[in-house]
Amino acid sequence: MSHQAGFVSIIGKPNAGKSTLMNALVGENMSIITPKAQTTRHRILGIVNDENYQIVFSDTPGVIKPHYALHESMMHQVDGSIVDADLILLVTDIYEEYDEADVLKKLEGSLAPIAVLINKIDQSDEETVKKKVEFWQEKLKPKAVFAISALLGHNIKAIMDFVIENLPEHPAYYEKDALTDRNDRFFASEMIRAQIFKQYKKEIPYSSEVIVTAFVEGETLHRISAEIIVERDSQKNILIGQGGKMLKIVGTYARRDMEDFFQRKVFLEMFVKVIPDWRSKKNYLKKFGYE
Ligand code: GDP
Ligand code: K
Ligand code: MG
Repeated sequence: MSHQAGFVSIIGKPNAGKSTLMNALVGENMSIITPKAQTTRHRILGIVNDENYQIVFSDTPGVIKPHYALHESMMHQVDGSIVDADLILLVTDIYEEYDEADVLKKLEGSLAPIAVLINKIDQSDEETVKKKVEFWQEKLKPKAVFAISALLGHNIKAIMDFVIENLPEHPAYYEKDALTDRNDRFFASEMIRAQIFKQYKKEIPYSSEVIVTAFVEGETLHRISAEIIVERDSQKNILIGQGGKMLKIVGTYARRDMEDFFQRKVFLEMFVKVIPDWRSKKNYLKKFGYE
């Protein structure tokens, strides 16, 4: 019997709703979502399996101009995802002007068919949506344009049908029960990072990295230790907060998310460490899992 499989890359500017879309498509909270740009730092695979097909979605960091070695790694992962793609889902939100060509330039070298997804239509009106659809049909001549709300799940089914229709004939790339290429340590660190993005302002989220240093699995309880890395002593103080108040909030919410995700009780301990300019240092980036 025939089998389809392929790589479907989710590409776009920061905050367009790429991670929200990925989670809606795979039906799992695989990618962390926050209102802040640059939340997603890695390419993350979300795999949808059926008897007759395997769809390998890639969530990716939003396209930006790199300022640090960290950003360079993030953009490298976007490029890799475009090279691998059998199909590209370009996510734009209804407000985006597309007066600059960063994202479109990245797509120029690719032969993969593109669908443009105009997201957040729940915040718009019919007339605006219609104009945007026409704009994209004219601008890119894509294979399809969908007006969607990733948040409300509007038109997700139509995207899935489109993806399956355009998936190449190919054997499965991953085990048919695989959901992702990432391990539990990665998801644990992401859940802490999500809380850092949600609880702090200004540069703290962008200067922080989270490393899970120990993960002891148990039948009823996981014991997880993590280091939060920041760039300066002043950031360490803000992160911890008076009498440890802020770090406690981060820990409480992150633990709750982990307990939901792992379906276990979680014991979480966290330590804050300063590594000056880690974002610009290739050796640390490599250690933290950025290629
Ligand atoms: P990414 O940076 O492209 O991965 O975007 P995220 O998925 O992290 O979403 C960025 C913000 O937009 C979050 O606050 C989401 O809740 C919000 N968002 C995503 N999709 C929608 C949508 O369809 N409608 C609305 N109103 N908000 C959305
Ligand atoms: K975001
Ligand atoms: Mg994201």
